[in-house]
Amino acid sequence: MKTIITYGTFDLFHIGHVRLLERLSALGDQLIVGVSTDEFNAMKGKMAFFSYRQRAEIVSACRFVDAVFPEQHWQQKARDIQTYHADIFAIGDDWQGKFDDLKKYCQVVYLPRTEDISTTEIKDNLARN
Ligand code: C2G
Repeated sequence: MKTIITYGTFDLFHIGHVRLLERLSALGDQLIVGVSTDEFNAMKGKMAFFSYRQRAEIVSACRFVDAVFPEQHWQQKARDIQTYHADIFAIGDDWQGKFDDLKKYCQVVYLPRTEDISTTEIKDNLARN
């Protein structure tokens, strides 16, 4: 059983998120996702439109996702990888190189982001109209 682990805010769930989760799920047998809590988002300098509960429920409803858990701080990844026996940590390449320290625990993969879509762009477009 090959387990993939990833993390993210996943606010205003969009095609970029779906395509990433789809590609991640294809890397193994199960995909577990750490969804950033509202408190952790504040630490990331992000204010999500949807609450953690709503974002976690939406990600959990995605057919590519097997389980979700709260991402509460930067330092929890190593413990999560061991807790969930993850074989691969993977994330979009906007984080290229940032999590190479996790190579001590599992394979680390950065996948190309989907171009021309982001939660920020969605919010900006809606604000202009
Ligand atoms: N993503 C993507 N293509 C996009 C937008 C996002 O592939 N057009 C990917 C990101 O690279 C990330 C995931 O979707 O892997 C979730 O993106 P965000 O919700 O923006 O997550 P982020 O704020 O980057 O949080 O500890 C890691 C952080 O929690 C990651």
